[in-house]
Amino acid sequence: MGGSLKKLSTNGGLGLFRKNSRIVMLGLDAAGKTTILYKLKLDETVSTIPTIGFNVETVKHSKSVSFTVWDIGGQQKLRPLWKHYLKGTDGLIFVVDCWDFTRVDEVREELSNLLALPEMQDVPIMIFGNKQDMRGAVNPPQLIEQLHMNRYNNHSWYVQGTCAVTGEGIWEGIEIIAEMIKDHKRDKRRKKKK
Ligand code: G3D
Ligand code: MG
Repeated sequence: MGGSLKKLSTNGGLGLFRKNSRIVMLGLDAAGKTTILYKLKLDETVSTIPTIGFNVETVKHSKSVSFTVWDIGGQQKLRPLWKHYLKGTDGLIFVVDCWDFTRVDEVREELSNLLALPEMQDVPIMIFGNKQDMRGAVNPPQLIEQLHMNRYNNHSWYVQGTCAVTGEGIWEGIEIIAEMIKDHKRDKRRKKKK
């Protein structure tokens, strides 16, 4: 698998998504979300919507895919607003700082709360284990264990190591989540027919 994935180094990779796919990218502040967005070279900034304490970035790539991004963590009062942005989510990219692992408990809890929301039921999940370039960063198998990923068996999920600064791992992860979303939609269609 690795060989062919590495060739995907342009934003042509985003063409892998079906038309109008909606990706939500979340993570604690400083995990690397904005850096990843830049690496994806999305062509259109649709909007940055500043609400009080809650900045949502929405960027689009042609007609195929849009990314909606905000920082999670704390701010219980703002959570009721999330559902508006989570509605119709096709896939979640959850970005984790694997270097600053002092916040792992918070990361685990945020992920768990997020996936308990009705809007996130069975949505495919790509975890980006970011900052793999840093010495001492937690690796993907360790991250799977730390986040208790095996709890989420009603979702398809994948943990990809990334370095947002160089872009390493990002396109591989994008290709995998695009595939997971396709499979998920197909399964849903089949279930409906039955
Ligand atoms: P956020 O949007 O999730 O809040 P940012 O995070 O993308 O703003 O990144 C926060 C800081 O982490 C930035 O540093 C950014 O350069 C750095 N960063 C992001 N990804 C990586 C990575 O993979 N490796 C390393 N070493 N650093 C990374 P600054 O100094 O600009 O705040
Ligand atoms: Mg940011």
